[in-house]
Amino acid sequence: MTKAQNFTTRLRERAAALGFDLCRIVGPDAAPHAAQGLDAWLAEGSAGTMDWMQETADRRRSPRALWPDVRSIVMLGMNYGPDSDPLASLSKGDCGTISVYARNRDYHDVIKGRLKMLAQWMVSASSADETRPDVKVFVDTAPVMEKPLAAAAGIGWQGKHTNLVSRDFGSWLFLGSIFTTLELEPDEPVSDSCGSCHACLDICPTAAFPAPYKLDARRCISYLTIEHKGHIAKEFRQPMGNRIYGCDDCLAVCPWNKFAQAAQEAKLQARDDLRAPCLAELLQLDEAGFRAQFSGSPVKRIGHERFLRNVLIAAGNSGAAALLPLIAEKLLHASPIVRAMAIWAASRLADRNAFRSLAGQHADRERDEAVRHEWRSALTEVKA
Ligand code: B12
Ligand code: SF4
Ligand code: SF4
Repeated sequence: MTKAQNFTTRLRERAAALGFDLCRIVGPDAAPHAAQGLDAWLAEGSAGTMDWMQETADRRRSPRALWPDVRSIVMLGMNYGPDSDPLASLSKGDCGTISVYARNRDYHDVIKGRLKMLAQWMVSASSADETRPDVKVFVDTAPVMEKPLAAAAGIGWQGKHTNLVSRDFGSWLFLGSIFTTLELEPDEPVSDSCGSCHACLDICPTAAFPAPYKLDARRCISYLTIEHKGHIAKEFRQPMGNRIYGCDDCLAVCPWNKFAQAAQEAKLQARDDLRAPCLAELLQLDEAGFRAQFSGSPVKRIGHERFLRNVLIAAGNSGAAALLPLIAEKLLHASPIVRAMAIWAASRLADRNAFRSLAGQHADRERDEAVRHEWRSALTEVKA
């Protein structure tokens, strides 16, 4: 075994000891097609209001543009597979569904710490050499195209749902990377094994795939519930069902999940109270209660206002008229986004007279034009 091979073997052992399920190496120029794909995606407007995707595009297109000194990239995958059917809560109308990745601790925090430890090991393990290598660690938020790089490294392939699918872990892998000045032997990619399957494309509740391997984020429930800050357009509200944070439908139906395993990392295993949280309880959380309930969880990142917006849509889809008094309270909320979704939810659950009575109390006092529009639209539908 050469010195370089020995280093790579020890690197993989160290990565496994730190809880990474996959560790493979790729050169910085191994995914040249990604830049073109990104440009086309941005030009079509598929990023919606994620302006940061456009703002960082120059660096995102190529690892060398992000860091000219990079010579090799260590791509890491961490399994976060669910221990039961991740879509089970979708049929429980009075509960919310939080996507699998957000049912416990924020993966950014979990993975970043481990990446730093592995990167430190790389520096110390090669410090006997004359030049000390530089390292930089990234997970999700940096302008790195993690999926094409992971595919080029052979962690899996980009499935038709655009995420990375692994033969060993199905759709349930988080990705992270270590950029380094070390020259390491790259691994080989694996072939695309989607074949004629199109299960992920068919199940999408909002038809967010204009074509296989292409996602229009503007139609994706993950984008709508997490990234999108404003009002959620009416056409998406019913299809959202009770999904209050993210969406897993396209991931969950993938047949390659038959090889998936439940997450080993305790911090990524579902908290019992987040498997199917009760909508009535979520509607009663005030700002402080929201922060306490979702402390350390990615859900906290969207803030109380966006969270309530999502929960109100789920409440409107619940068929549970018992939620009406809690929804009616939100008609007085300080945020127009919350008030608008309270109107929509109430219009779906109240009978005609009860809804007119609510409108009589609140509609004329409303000063926000978008919320006034919501009243007009709901009253027209209630009359019809
Ligand atoms: C922006 C973003 C989103 C956006 C947009 C998603 C998207 N598909 O791009 C939104 C908010 C919708 C989102 C949702 C989710 N995300 Co996200 N997201 C990202 C982020 C920050 C950037 C992704 C990106 O670069 N998109 C830009 C597009 C252009 O890139 P692309 O998908 O690779 O597109 C390629 C294809 O379109 C291809 N292409 C174009 N035309 C054609 C035609 C053919 C024939 C072919 C073959 C290819 C092709 O070219 C493009 C370039 O390669 C990454 C983290 C990172 N830094 O990479 C996480 C990341 C992709 N997300 C992740 C996760 C877990 C999710 C969710 C599952 C969360 C959830 N449960 O709600 C969903 C999944 C939704 C889905 N089906 O993609 C993980 C995915 C892990 C994995 N196994 O792949 C990542 C890698 C974060 C991480 N570090 O783990 N996400
Ligand atoms: S995450 Fe949900 S909404 Fe987004 S593409 Fe997949 S199935 Fe569609
Ligand atoms: S569901 Fe089918 S088409 Fe979609 S990623 Fe999995 S194998 Fe590919």
